Amino acid sequence: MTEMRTLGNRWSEQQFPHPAGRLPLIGDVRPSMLRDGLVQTMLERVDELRPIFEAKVGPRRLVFVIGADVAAELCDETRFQKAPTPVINALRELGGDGLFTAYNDEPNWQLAHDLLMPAFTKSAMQTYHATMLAAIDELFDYWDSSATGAGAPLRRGDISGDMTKLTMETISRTAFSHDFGSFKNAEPHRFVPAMVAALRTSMAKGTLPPGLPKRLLGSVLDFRNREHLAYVESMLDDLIAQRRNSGDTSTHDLLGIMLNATHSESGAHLDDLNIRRQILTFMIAGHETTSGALSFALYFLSRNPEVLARAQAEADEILGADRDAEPAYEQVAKFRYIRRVLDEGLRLWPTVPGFARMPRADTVIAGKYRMTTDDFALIGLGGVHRDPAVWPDPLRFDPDRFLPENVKARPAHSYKPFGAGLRACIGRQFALHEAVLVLARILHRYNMSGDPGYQLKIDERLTLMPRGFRLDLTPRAPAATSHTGTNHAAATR
Ligand code: MNH
Repeated sequence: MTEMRTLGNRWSEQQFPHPAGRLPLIGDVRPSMLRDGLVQTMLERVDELRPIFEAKVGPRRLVFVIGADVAAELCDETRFQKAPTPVINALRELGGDGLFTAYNDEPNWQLAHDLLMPAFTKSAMQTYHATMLAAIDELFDYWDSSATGAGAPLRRGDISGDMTKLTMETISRTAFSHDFGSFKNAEPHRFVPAMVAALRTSMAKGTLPPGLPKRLLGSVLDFRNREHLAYVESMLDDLIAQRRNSGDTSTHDLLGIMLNATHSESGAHLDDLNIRRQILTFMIAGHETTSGALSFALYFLSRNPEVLARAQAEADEILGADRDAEPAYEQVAKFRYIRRVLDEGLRLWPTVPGFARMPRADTVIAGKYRMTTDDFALIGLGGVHRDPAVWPDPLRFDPDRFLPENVKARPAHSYKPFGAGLRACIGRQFALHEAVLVLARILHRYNMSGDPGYQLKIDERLTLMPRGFRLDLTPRAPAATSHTGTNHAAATR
């Protein structure tokens, strides 16, 4: 059994503002939240409760911070740190003391962080660049093979599904050099649905109210899940054993680093159980988040013709006339506008909708609320990223909010899609490199239009993801312009 630590989270019985119409027993939850999503319903109901409010979910009270000022306070790593929430604890069944779910003081967190950090720097992305490009090529082959006739648009009914296949392939190939064949086979590899089912089960169990229902329902869920979990774990264990027995001691992927790198000072290394947990963590943390970010970016591009035109012009400028041109590693940083499109998409719909903080010592927040080391607050990113005090006309999609001068003019910590402090996202550069690459290549190769009648619907799982968003992609003719910037010319421009 993995160790579980829970916080009392009683907040010294203080009262906070809360949404109107609290009911006995169920508190501030509504059946409609299950249908329309907790995050989305909350965003609509609590706008006037900034900067801080509480929501009663049955017997449980959760304190949310949605004002940029108080969020900035909580992001101060000298006063606060990551907190274990019911969701984090639920995921420990899969992630254990892996990077995402480890408690701050567990030795394997520091060890894995030190060993893996070098593999996640911006320059380390050179190592994954070609692998990322190869996966994108497979996506394009898959799209092009679905064409109904020359010049006819490729109608993709579920763009998020396509993006998820892509990010899954990228992370599995870069993390442990495994090809799941997502674009080559009609059926997904058994690992994928098994992992998703195991993830859903842990989440469902972790959010059940404590007591008898939890024990009963929990064992039913466990029973239904046992084959999935066993398959996921044994497949990864086999993979680790195979690599260990192969005599391959190189550090060309994350698995190689974890098996063969030792800590430069202590000489310590990760054990095989922890390596399995790290891989599962990378698979889970590394694919839905990035595919959601890509899907929202494509949604906003299809809704904002001027933005689309500028993004496409940038792709053309850098990649030139050849629609098969692939950006060189150094060129990725040049897609400044495309990067701003991504940033702005993650502002309005941060695919990880929040994260939790607890104080390092008893303190006071928002000028008046006592907070002990047994309390945690959730930073609601949707609320922080729409705080009108920092973001004028917050609902408008405007990538130029991320022009360097505008970023500089904003207060620190008003934009936190990758979390804060020591436990912030280790995969940030990876996600951004991959997402910019994918968007640049799509924009360069296809014209796109979304269904004008589509109303954004968002699935809330561990992450946020547009549901059923259709995109029509029309292959673009080779550019016949005076501007035939080859890769090389563009790189030196
Ligand atoms: Mn990621 C932590 C968001 C892509 C691996 N990630 C976090 C946190 C946020 C986050 C927020 C902090 C959570 C917390 O404080 O409890 N991550 C994202 C987003 C994207 C993303 C929005 C894409 C967009 N993350 C990725 C990718 C990988 C990855 C890609 C792996 C390749 N993330 C992690 C890991 C952690 C993490 C591992 C935990 C780091 C730690 O605690 O040391």
